[in-house]
Formats: sequence, structure tokens, C-alpha cells
Amino acid sequence: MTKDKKAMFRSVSLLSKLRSRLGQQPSLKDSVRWLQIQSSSSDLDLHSQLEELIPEQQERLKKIKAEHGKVQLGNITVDMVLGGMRGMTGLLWQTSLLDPDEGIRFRGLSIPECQKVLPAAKPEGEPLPEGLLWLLLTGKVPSKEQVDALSKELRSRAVVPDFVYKAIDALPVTSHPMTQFATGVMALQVQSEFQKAYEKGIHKSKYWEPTYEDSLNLIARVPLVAAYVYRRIYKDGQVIPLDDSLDYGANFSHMLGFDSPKMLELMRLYVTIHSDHEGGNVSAHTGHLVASALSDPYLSFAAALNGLAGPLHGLANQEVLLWIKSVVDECGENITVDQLKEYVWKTLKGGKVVPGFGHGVLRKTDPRYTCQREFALKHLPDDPLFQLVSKLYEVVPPILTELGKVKNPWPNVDAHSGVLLNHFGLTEARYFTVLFGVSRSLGICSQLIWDRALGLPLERPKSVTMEWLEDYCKKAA
Ligand code: NMX
Ligand code: MLT
Repeated sequence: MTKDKKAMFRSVSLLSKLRSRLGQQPSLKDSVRWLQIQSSSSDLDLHSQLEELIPEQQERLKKIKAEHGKVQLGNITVDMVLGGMRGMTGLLWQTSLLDPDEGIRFRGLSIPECQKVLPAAKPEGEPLPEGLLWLLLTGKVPSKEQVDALSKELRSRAVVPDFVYKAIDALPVTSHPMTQFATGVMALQVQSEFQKAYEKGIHKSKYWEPTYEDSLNLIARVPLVAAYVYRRIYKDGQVIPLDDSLDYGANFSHMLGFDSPKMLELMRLYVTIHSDHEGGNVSAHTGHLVASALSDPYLSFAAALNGLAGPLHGLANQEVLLWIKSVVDECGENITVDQLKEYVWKTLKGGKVVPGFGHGVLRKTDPRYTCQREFALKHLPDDPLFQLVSKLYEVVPPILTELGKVKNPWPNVDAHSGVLLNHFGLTEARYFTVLFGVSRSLGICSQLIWDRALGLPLERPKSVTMEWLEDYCKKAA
């Protein structure tokens, strides 16, 4: 940090202490207060903000360990071990928390709250993803100036070396977009600051600094890599460069080739809501697990992407649009409710899932679905595929309930995103999971910086065999 930066940092530290006394902001009221306080601050530097926050959060964790280390958080049952660890609390994840009924809260703020308090590109507009990134990293609602500064910083970091594109070009153009995207992220790893610093013997108390560098670089660069993959596969390789006047979400849409104002708003909303979903989902958990071995952010995030590429997780957004299009192909756009019911049953009887419905934790309609529905009602109410999605909202949950085994019959985030993108011309369903991946870089990398700052350990749970379980249960009976 330069001397100037240090002086500025000291001058805002009084204000920061005042903020600390006000506490973290779990409620909207508090967030608005933060917004007001922060607007008067001249500190636009995210790194300085983190530097200030880290010691107090390290102390907080130490205290939790010392005072509550032996408190039990529940009992582990055989069902949990055999049932994909559902309901087993086993991870620390600071950036967001999922409530089964209310859905996700980013640092305490629900999606509607984020839509209210995070800075937007225009009045009443969707939140800027940079604002969400600031919130995830610091727990504070940023001012518009802070968001603009972060936007600028991300643009300045958005430089992708040619060998990354060459690595992608080595794959057949027909390879799945997620394969091409993950390959690009792996190639970006060559420039990892963390790896370089580790090789030079960096002290563990400083790990978070090169992790921060890698994470911001990665977040800044993945839209370029993702857009390259899209243009390579679907637009004859005609690449569109970054526009220095645009924010993160708008730039991503622009580089893909979509510049309509509504599509830019959709992309801002899309990147914001897909960013983080607490720590146990497959992509976040994978990223966290791999990073716990001190693998750098690129290695960790590439691993996360490979989990996201599975059809029960992020690939479901692809599956939903393909499934909806197959409904239309077979029955037409004006399908009746009875025909739709029949189609859903046919899918289930074929031993397949209905994509976009159900969830490992949620037990109500996903608020990410609801906000996308609101976007559709505002911007594309007459779109025939949106109307089909609305019909599915009525038809599918009772059928899944009738099956008797599905714990959550309600739609998740993926049930809606495809028809919105399709409406604005992004029709290539196989590409959709890449969009999800770009967004998830914000959440996974934010937590990764905190993993390093808090010195979280290698993740290594215990596993057992069936013999072990049988013996243990016999003895316990
Ligand atoms: N269609 C058909 N069957 C389902 C569905 C569905 N949408 N959801 C759950 N089930 C079945 C599930 O396959 C399981 O069957 P079985 O016992 O024969 O193996 C049974 O219901 C119990 O599963 P749950 O405990 O309700 O769900 P679980 O936590 O195991 O899985 C999902 C959660 C999300 C994997 C599951 O609901 C699903 O496969 N949904 C469709 C795919 C999807 O939309 N995934 C995206 C999730 C969000 N994301 O982006 O990651
Ligand atoms: C996610 O966004 O990661 C999905 O909803 C899956 C999950 O939370 O388990």
C-alpha cells in the first residue's frame, strides 16, 4: 500500500470504528444506514476496506473457537451419511446464507433488499454485480462511487493473454461450452500470483493478498473468456472487445453481442442473483474444498466449474430450455394444461427429472425464480415461452408432490433463466451454464479470500465403509 493510501486509510478508520459499533448489517434498515455512512467516505479502495476488516474478523473467529468450540450443532445420522450429507452443518461460509423457506441472503440481505439498496446503472434499475461483489467481500452496502471505482478496477484487470485463447482453440469447436470455458480458466492459472508468491515462500499471514489479486483478476477476466467461447462456437469466432465505458454485467452482454438496454439489465440481474448460494452447493463446496489444499483461485474455480457443469446442478439451466423447446416441438406453443401434465408424466416415467424443479435445501419457490418472473412480467409478458413457464409453475408442483418422494416440488433458479435469455436472442441453451459460471466467480472467489484471511484449514471429513456402518449400528442398538 502506498503512503497516500495509508493516510487515507487512517483518516477513515474513525468512521470505520463507528461502523463497527453499529455492527454488521443484518437488516435492510441497517443497510440503508451503511449506505448513507459510506457515501460520505472518500475510501473507494476495496483492498483497504478488507485490510481493515480482516483483523477484527480473525479475532471474532478466534473467540468463537475459544468460547464455543465444543458446542454441538446437531447429530449425524446414517441417513445423512448415505443421503449426500443433507442437513449436516459442516462448513463456514461468510458471504451468504440460505434459508429453506425464504431463500438466499447475501450478507444478510434478501434479493428484493439487494434490488433496493445496491447501486444500479439507472434509476429503478437492476443491481450492478460489482455492488454485490463489494457486499459479499466486505459485508457492507457500497456507495455508487465505490461501485464505479470497482467497475473501473475490474476493467483495468480484464486482460487475457493470447495463450488462453489458443488453449481453447485446441479443442474441437463442438466441445461443450463448459469444457471450453473451464479450459480457458485453467489456462488463466498460468498467471497466478498466489502460486508465484507461494513458490517464493510467502508467510501464511499474507496468503490473502495474492489470493485477492488472483480473485479480482479472475473475476475481471472470466467474462472475456466466456464471451470468446460464445463467439467462437456460435458467431464464427468474431470477437467483440471490452467497452471501457460499460459496467461488468453490461460489458459481458456487449462482448457476447447483445446490446439492447433490456438485455444489459437482464445480465446485471442474472450475474447478481447467480453469484452465491451459501457454501454447500456442488460448485461452491468444490471450490472451497480444492482451495483448502492451498490451490490457487484459478485451480479452485476451474474445479468448481466442473461441478457446475453437472445436470443436477448448473447444467439444469440448459436442460430446462431444451426440455421446454421439446414440449413446444411436440405439442406446440398453445399447449393445454392436460397436454402439459401428460408431458411431465412422460418425462418422469422415462426415469428423468423435471429440470428446474426441486432443491437440496430450499423448500419453497426460489426467490431467484420469483425475481426473474417479475422481470418477465415487466419486460416480456407476452412471450410465449414465458407463458409456458408460467403454466409449468401451476402444473409441475402438484405432480411432483403426487410422486410422494420429492422434498421440494417448487421451481428453482434454472426454471426461469433460459426463457429470458432466449427472448433477447441468446437462444443457445448449451451455453447457458457458462453464464452461471461467470456469475459464480463472484461468490466463490469472495469466500476464498476470506478462507485465506481467516486461515481456514485443509478440509478433510471422515469417511466410512458399509462394514463400518453395520458394526457401529449393531453396537449402538
Ligand atoms: N423431478 C423428478 N424427480 C425429482 C425431482 C425433479 N425435479 N426433484 C427431486 N426428485 C426426486 C429425486 O431424484 C429423488 O429420487 P430418488 O429417491 O428416486 O433418487 C427424490 O425425488 C428425492 O429427492 P430430493 O430429496 O427431493 O432432492 P435432492 O436433494 O436429492 O436433489 C435436486 C435436489 C435439485 C438434485 C433435484 O431436485 C433435481 O434433480 N431437480 C432437477 C434438476 C435441477 O433442477 N437441478 C438444479 C438445482 C439448482 N441448481 O442450479 O443447482
Ligand atoms: C445453487 O445455486 O448452487 C443451486 O441452487 C444449488 C444449491 O444451492 O444446492
